[in-house]
Amino acid sequence: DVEVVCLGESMVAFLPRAPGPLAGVPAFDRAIGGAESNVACALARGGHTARWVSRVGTDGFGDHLLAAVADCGVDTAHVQRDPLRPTGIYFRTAGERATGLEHEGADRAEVLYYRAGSAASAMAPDLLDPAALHPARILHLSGITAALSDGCLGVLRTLTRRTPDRPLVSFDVNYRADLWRDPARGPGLLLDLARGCDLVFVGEDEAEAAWGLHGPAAVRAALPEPATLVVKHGAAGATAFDRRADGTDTTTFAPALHVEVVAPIGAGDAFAAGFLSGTLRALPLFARLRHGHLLAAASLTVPGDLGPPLGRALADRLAALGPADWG
Ligand code: KDG
Repeated sequence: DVEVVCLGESMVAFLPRAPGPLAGVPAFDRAIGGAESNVACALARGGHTARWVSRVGTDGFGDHLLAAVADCGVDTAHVQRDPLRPTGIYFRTAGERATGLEHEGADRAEVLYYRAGSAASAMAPDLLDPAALHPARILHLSGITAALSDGCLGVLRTLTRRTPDRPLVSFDVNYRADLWRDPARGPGLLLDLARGCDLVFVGEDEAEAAWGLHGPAAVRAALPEPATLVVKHGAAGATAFDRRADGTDTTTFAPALHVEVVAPIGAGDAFAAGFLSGTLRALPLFARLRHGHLLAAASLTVPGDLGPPLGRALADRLAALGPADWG
């Protein structure tokens, strides 16, 4: 069985051949994007078993997406094909002011989504195959799904309900301002969903933009329910709050690695994958954060969402790391 199931929409991504605003970009290269499949791919490349659950069209973009994700070693057997709706696509610029880690909330590249009415936006609780989700040790979700449609929001509401037999539910808030323009549907929803999860990732900048919360302590105060809360501070590092048996928190900070940033998008997903990998291996919190930073740093150095595949030797070394190797 799989260690991690990741559920969410992925799209064919078109990356500009030249820098500058979209209006001036003459040509694009095809890649793939999607926060949750990025996490699945990074985990699978790191030697974990990962499944991606989603929907794509029966079009060629759906074929490409499935093949590209499966090529990373991810189980795609439970991805549904929708003959009536297209696979989502998006275009973006590279993000010119990128200076560090985890820029997705604060300093986003220009993004143009073509995903309204996509196959994945038609996900709904009654379409979910329970066999696709269980048994996994971790179910990884993200706030992007909540913005896609009422059915998608329903999926997240169902999966974040605290039931006795559920896997560890991990949630990356992934606030995408472009997807939250409808005043009837505010990002406060994301806070409610996060409260139903066991492990939550959020950027300090995202918490500020989506919820008006300033700083990690305020985020923890607003989100006491998840046993573990990771607040990311851009290029500076990340703080994890972890609840002890007596109900009080341990607070652990780990600085990020500093690297030459080529493209910030995807770094948050790589960070989550690294942290989840450390969680699966029961590493101490500091080591989990370090592992997240390590994968994020690798992802920052390439133009696409995914980092370069870690060389076999490095992957083996990471897989063999135990608590004594860190901090
Ligand atoms: O985390 C990277 C994602 O933002 C990107 O791959 C596209 O999933 C995506 C989205 O909805 O923005």
